[in-house]
Amino acid sequence: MSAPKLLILATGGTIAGMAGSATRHEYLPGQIGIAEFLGQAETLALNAQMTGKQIANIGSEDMGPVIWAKLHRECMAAMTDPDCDGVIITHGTDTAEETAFLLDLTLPTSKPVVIVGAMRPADAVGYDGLRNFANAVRVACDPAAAGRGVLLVMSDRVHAARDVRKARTRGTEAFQGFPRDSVGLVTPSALEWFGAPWRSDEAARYALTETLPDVPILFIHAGMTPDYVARLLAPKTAGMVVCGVGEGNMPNPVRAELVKLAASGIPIVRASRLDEGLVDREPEDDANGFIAARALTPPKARVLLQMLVASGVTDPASIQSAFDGR
Ligand code: DAS
Repeated sequence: MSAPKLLILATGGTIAGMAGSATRHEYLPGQIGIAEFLGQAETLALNAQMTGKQIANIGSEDMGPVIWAKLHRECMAAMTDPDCDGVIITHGTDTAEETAFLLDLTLPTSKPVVIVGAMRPADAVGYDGLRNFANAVRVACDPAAAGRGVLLVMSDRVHAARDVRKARTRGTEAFQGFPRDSVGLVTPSALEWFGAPWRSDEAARYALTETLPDVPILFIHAGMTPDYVARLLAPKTAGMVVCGVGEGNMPNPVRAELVKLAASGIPIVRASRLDEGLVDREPEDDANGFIAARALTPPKARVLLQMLVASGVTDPASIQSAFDGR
């Protein structure tokens, strides 16, 4: 049997970064091109036929709608290409979870799509990029990786896009999942799934548009005054995510401003600034017209709200059921 065919889409990040010294802390992301990266990966003799495409070469703090649209187009084409069995996206770790979740919401689940990064640049001692990439290849080559949505592979773990977040600024064990920690374990020689695919043959949930609705995140802190709400508002603001204290809480005067916004038709989603921030509905949400983010982090709640508003879904009950789903 011939080796699986993979499309590798490169966007930059630390996995393609260089420090100019094996021990220096400072480095530049997005220095190595896809041809050079795949040349290094070739030395691993992985059982896959790989074609690379350079989509961008940036630090992922600069990731956004234009590059998301390019990635989405490439992945959609790969879904129907008989010469492609799966897609790997190399990505900076800072916003990998947002790209993963956005693609998770906007792609069918018929072929594996795997995002991978590194915490150490390519010329650092202990570079983790090639190991993470070898693991990503193993995942993307496994037909059982389909039907799980977009996956993120880091430090020998496979995470589902909806659950995963970067939780540490340093060290190779930088990612964690909530409420599911991970959905599988992987090494270059073995892959173990924790259960069967849960989204087999699912169509894309939302269409992706290049311009996304304006949805700011309001970060709540002690001593916050209600004028912060107006400071975030722009004429085109189409929704707001509250990065609340505790279980999506906010000072009463701030809440009063947000109730007015909700009444004017701007959806307000309550999320939490905590690491494991499950936010369930509270009785007042009905009267306030608010939506509870459930286990989604504020950046991911923002992505989902953007997809909903862009598809014309703006009533709180329908938005709530999208947040309640998996
Ligand atoms: N340089 C940062 C980024 O591109 C960090 C990284 O990739 O790990 O997200």
